[in-house]
Amino acid sequence: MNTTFGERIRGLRRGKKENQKELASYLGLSQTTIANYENNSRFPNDTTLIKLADYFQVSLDYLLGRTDDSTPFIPLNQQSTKINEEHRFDQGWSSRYLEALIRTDIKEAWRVLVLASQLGNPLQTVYDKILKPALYKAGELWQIGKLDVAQEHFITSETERFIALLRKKPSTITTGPLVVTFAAGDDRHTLGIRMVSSALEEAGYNVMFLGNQLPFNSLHFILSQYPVKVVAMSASHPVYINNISFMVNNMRKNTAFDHINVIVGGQGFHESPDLWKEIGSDAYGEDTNTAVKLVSALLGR
Ligand code: B12
Repeated sequence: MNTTFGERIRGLRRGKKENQKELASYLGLSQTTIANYENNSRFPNDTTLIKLADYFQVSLDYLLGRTDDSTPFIPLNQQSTKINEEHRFDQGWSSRYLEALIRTDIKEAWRVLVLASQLGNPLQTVYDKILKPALYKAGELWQIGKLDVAQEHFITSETERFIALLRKKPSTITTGPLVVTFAAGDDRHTLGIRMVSSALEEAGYNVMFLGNQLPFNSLHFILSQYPVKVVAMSASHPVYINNISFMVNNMRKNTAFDHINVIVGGQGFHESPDLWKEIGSDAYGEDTNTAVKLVSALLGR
């Protein structure tokens, strides 16, 4: 663990893959001064110290070795929600997230997500524009043999952990309309529908996430016993759409469920834009952002 000021600066600089000259040029100092900082033979003045903290997006306490928490620190004057939208999101975050996990730098991967949130990006943006592209990329790398299945499993399990951490705190959950979510049939790809569930929860819905392999009898039980307003199902591949179609058909046979809306999504629908209509669902959404908009529109909220 880097605990002295010099060690912290060296560690942060190397984490950014920069040399002393690059850091010196940003600060308007000489390379020797940076080398002296890193050797603990010189110490910066207040202004430079704050510049360094801003540059590395860490707290002054972290720089000075008073805490090991390197969670991004955005000073109050930069936390404004008025930050121009185009400056709020960095296109490089998704690959930074994936690269961090490939080298098992869990802390750095989490930093990317916290930074995005602290700069005012909604949870949906974190899911749809950082995590989703990172996982799609991981899938591509796995397919061409550049990522081992073990690395893919690790990336998945860390992403599951982060989704859980990003979810709304139970104490702040509102009792909004009830939405039931699950992945169709044997589809083990549940991250997408978990993200949809979390985004809906964040938007004020009460969400019951039911995993996968749900028999129709169990869905029937839930719909009969709870005041469900929306059922949201996902399919990562067209092969699972039969199961969704089966669920919708059975639901539609029972007039007691007429008021319940059905929305669908996932990669199984990506290639066939009208499939959602053919199987009798009420709407299709391509990501968590659309999922929230669809549910709001269907429920007139
Ligand atoms: C992680 C992963 C796994 C994990 C899943 C773990 C888990 N808990 O989810 C495990 C290891 C289990 C797995 C297994 C398999 N996998 Co896999 N897997 C992936 C990977 C890398 C990421 C999946 C993911 O989470 N994506 C990110 C999420 C966020 O994206 P998403 O699901 O599209 O969700 C977004 C939207 O679609 C939308 N959305 C999703 N659901 C819903 C629902 C509603 C209602 C709405 C409105 C919106 C919505 O919002 C989400 C956020 O934006 C993908 C690569 C890829 N392209 O996705 C391969 C991939 C999907 N897997 C693939 C394969 C082949 C398999 C296996 C068959 C491998 C094998 N031989 O065993 C098995 C199948 C097992 C099974 N029965 O399902 C292939 C599928 C190829 C194909 N089209 O046939 C892919 C594409 C990899 C590849 N490039 O080849 N896999």
